[in-house]
Amino acid sequence: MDERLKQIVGHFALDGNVTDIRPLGNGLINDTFRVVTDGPDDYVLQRVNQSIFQDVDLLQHNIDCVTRHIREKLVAAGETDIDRKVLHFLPERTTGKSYWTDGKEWWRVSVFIRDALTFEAVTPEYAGYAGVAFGQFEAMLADLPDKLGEPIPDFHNMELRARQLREAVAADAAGRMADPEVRGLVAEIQSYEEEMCKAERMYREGILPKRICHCDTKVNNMLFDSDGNILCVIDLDTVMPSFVFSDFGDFLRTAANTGAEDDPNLENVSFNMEIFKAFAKGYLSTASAFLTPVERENLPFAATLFPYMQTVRFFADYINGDTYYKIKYPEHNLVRTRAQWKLFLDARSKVPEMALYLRNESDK
Ligand code: GN1
Ligand code: MG
Repeated sequence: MDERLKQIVGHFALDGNVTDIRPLGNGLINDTFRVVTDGPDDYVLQRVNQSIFQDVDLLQHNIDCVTRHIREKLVAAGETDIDRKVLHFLPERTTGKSYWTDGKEWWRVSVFIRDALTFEAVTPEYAGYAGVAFGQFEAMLADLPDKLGEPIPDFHNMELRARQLREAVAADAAGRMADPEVRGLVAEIQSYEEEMCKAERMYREGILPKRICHCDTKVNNMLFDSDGNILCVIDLDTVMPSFVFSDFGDFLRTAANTGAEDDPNLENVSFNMEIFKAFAKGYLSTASAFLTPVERENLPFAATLFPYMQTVRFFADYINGDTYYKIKYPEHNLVRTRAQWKLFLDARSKVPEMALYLRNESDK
C-alpha cells in the first residue's frame, strides 16, 4: 500500500483501519482510489486535478450545496437507503472542509457506495431508467437555494470550444498540423461550426434557459443497483448552470454509441436509436414538467451536439500536444477524435427519426 496515500487519508476521520488503497475507475481527469478498511465502509479517495479545476474551493462549495440539497429532498420524500443515493464527503479533521490540501495537491474522501454497478454500455431498458433518473436529478436541483459558480467557466459553451480549436490550429504547438489527415478533419469539423453553435445564439436571444446540470453524464458516471435502477450520479465536479442539452446529450454520446469512446475500429461506432428512444421516453416522463418547448424540440440537436463538442475537445487537445486528457498511447486523442466524429455524423443523419419519435411521444 502506498504510504503517502495512507497519510493523506489520515486527514479524514474514517471508520476502521485502512487495509488497502488501490486504483478505481477510468476517469480522464482526476486520480481515483478505493480505500479498503476493516470497518463497515470503504471509501473513495480522489486527487482533484488542479491544473483543470483551478478553484477547488468553488468546486467543493458546489458539491457541498448539491449533495446537501439532494439529501434533504430524499429525506423529505421518505426514501430509504439514502447513503447509496447521494455522495457523502468526509470533513477534513482540522478545517472541517470537504477537502484537504497542502497547497500543491487537493484531495477528498467520500464513502464508497456498496453493491453498485457501473457500465460502459447499457441496454435500452437501463437507458430508460437512466432517463427517468436524469429528469429527477434536474427537477431536484431546480429549487437549489444556493448560487453555484462555474468550476470551469463556459465548460459546455460550443462557441468557446470552437474558438479553442481555432487557437490550437493557429498555434500548432505539437507540429501536428503537418499531417494532411489532421488538416482535412479540421476543415470538415469547422464546416458544421455555425450549425452546432445554435444553443449559444438561442441563449442570447433569451429563448433558451440555463438550469443546474451535471455536465458529465457519461454512462460510467452513473451507479446502478442490481435491478438496473440508478442509485446515484457521481463525479460532481462539473455541476453548474448549463443548458439541459448537456446532460441529455452527454449521456447519449456514451450510452447510444455502439462502439467505445476511443474505438479504433470505426465500424463499431454508430448511434443506437433504440437507446435514444428508451432514454428519451424515460427522460420526458420526469422532465416534461419543466422543459420549455424550445428545450424539448432541440433534444435531437443535443444528441448531435455532444459528439460534436467532444470531437472538437479531443482534437484540440491532440493538436495542442495532449495537455488535457490522460492518454494511453501517443495517437490516443486522434483515435478518440475519429471515433467521436463518426458518431456525430451518424447521429446527425438520424435527427429526423429522433424528431419524429419525440413528436409521436408527445401526441400520446
Ligand atoms: C472527462 O473526468 P471524466 O473522465 O469523467 C471530461 C468530460 C468529458 C470526458 C470524456 C472536467 O470526464 O467533460 O466529456 O472526460 N471532464 C472534464 O470522456 O473535462
Ligand atoms: Mg468519471
